[in-house]
Amino acid sequence: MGDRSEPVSAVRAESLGPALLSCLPSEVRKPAYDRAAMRPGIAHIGVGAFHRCHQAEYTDDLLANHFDRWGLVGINIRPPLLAETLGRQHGLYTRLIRQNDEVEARIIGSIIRVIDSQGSARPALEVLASSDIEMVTMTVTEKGYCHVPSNGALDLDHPDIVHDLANPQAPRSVPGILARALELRTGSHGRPVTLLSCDNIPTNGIILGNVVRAFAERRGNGLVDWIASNVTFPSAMVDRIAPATTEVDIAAVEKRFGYRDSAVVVGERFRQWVIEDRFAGRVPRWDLVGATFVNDVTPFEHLKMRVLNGAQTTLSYLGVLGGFEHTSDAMADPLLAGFARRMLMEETLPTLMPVPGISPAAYVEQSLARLTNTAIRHRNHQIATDGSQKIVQRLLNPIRDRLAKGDNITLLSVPVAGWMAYLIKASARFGRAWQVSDPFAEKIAEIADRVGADSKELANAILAINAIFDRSLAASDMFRANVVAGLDGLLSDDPMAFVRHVRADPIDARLKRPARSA
Ligand code: CS2
Repeated sequence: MGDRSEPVSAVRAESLGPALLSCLPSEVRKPAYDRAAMRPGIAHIGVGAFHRCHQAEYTDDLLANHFDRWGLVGINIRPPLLAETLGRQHGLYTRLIRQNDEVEARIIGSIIRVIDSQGSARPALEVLASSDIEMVTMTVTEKGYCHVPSNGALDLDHPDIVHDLANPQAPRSVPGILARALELRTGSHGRPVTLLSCDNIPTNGIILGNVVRAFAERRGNGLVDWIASNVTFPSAMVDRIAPATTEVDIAAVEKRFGYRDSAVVVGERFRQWVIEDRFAGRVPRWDLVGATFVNDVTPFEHLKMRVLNGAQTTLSYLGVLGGFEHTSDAMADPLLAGFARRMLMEETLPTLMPVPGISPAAYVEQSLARLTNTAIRHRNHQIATDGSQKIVQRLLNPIRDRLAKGDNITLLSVPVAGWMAYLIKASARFGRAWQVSDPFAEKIAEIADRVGADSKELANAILAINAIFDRSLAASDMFRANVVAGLDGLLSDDPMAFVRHVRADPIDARLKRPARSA
C-alpha cells in the first residue's frame, strides 16, 4: 500500500458502520464479540490516534477474550469533533499495523459511543459522573494537565485553571472537569473510580493526582477526603508509535479495502502498557491481554521516555534543522542515526534503573529499529510540538542525574539546544523558518527578537524560564556552556556540521566547536 494513492474513483465507497461489517474483505479482522451486548465501563478523554491505536485495541482484545462490561465511551473536550467521524461510524474504525511493506487491518469495536464536549463540559460530566463508569483513562497531551513541567504542581496562573476555580460548575480544564465529576459522584452514587493517565509525563499518576487534589482542595467541601478513600491515580507507561492520521491514510484504506473510514489509525506492530497495580473499583483485566500490572512503573517509564521518546525528540529537532520530514528520514541519515545511538548508549543508558526482564542496550537497539519503519510517516514537526512539555522527562531529567554524578552531558545537551533553536528560528528575527506550536513559543520568539543572535544571551534568557528549567539545573555552568555551544552550532548555516563535530568527539566538542558563520 503506497502512500501516494491513486485518486479515488468519483463514486464514493460506502462508509464503515455496523451494517458494513459482514461485507468487508476477509483480510480485514472484525470484532470477535457481540457489540450489542457491550455496556459502558470505561470513559476515555482524548480520543486521538494514540488512544485508538492503544488502549482501545487492548480493550478490544479483552472483549474478545474475556467478555465483560468494558465498553468504552470516548470523550473529546478539545478538537477534533468526533460526531462526524467515529460517531457516524458507531464507534467502529480500522486499525492498520504498518511495518515497512506489511499491512494488517483490523476493525476495532470497543468504543460504544463518543461524546463531543467542547462548547460545554456538561456532556463529559454526565458520562464521568455516571455509576457505570469505574475507570477513566485519558490521553490529553502533556500540557492538558495544567501543571508546571519543572515541578509537577498545578499551575494556578494557567488561564483555564483561573477560569475553573472561579466557575467550578462549568470547567474547561482537565483538572477542573475531573474534580467536578468527582464532586458529582460524591453527591450521587458515591462509587469509587480509577483515574488513569496515559500521557508521557513523568510519574503521570502522581501529577494527575496532584492537579486534581490541588483543585479539589480549593473547593473546600470535603472533596479531598472523599478522593483519598475512593479514587486512585495509578501511573502508567504506554507505548506505540501512532502518528496523526492523514487524508493519505484514509484514501489508502478506501483504495485497498473498498470502504471509507474517516477514523482510520495507523501504528507500528510494537505495543506496550505497564500499569501500576493500584485500582479503585472494578478493573478491566488488560493484564490478560498483554498489559503488565506492576508495583512500580518508574523504571519502565524512565526507560521509555528517556530512550524511545528521547530519541524521537532528538531526531525531530535535529531532523527539522537538517531538512528531514519524518523520523524515518532522519534515521536514514547515518549522521543523525549515529548521533542518536551514541547519545543513548553513552549518556542516557547509564541513567536508567534496572528494569525487570529488559536489557537496556537491547531496548536501545529495538527502539532505534522501530524508528526506521518507513511506513510510519511520523512528521518531525508533530513530535517537535509542545517540546517545552516534553524535554524535562526526555532530556533534562537524565541530564540532571548525570550532573549529580559529575558525568559528561555534551550529547544530551544537543537536542535541548535543538528545541531552543527550533523555536528561535520560528521567530521574526530569524525569518519565521516554520510554524511551531508550543506553550512557550511566544515567549521564546519574544526573547529571540529582543536579544538577537548572541547564543550566550539567548541561553541565559531561555534557561531563566523556571517552569521548564529548575533553578539548580539552570545554575549549572556545565549545562549552560553546553547549551551555548549547541545554540552556536545549531543556529549556524550548517547545523549538521556541528552535529558531526559533537558526535565525533563529544568530550572535546565544547572547546573546539566550529566557528559560527555570520
Ligand atoms: C511522540 C510520542 O509526539 C510525540 O511526542 O514522541 O507520541 C510517541 O510516538 C509515543 O510516546 C510512542 O509511544
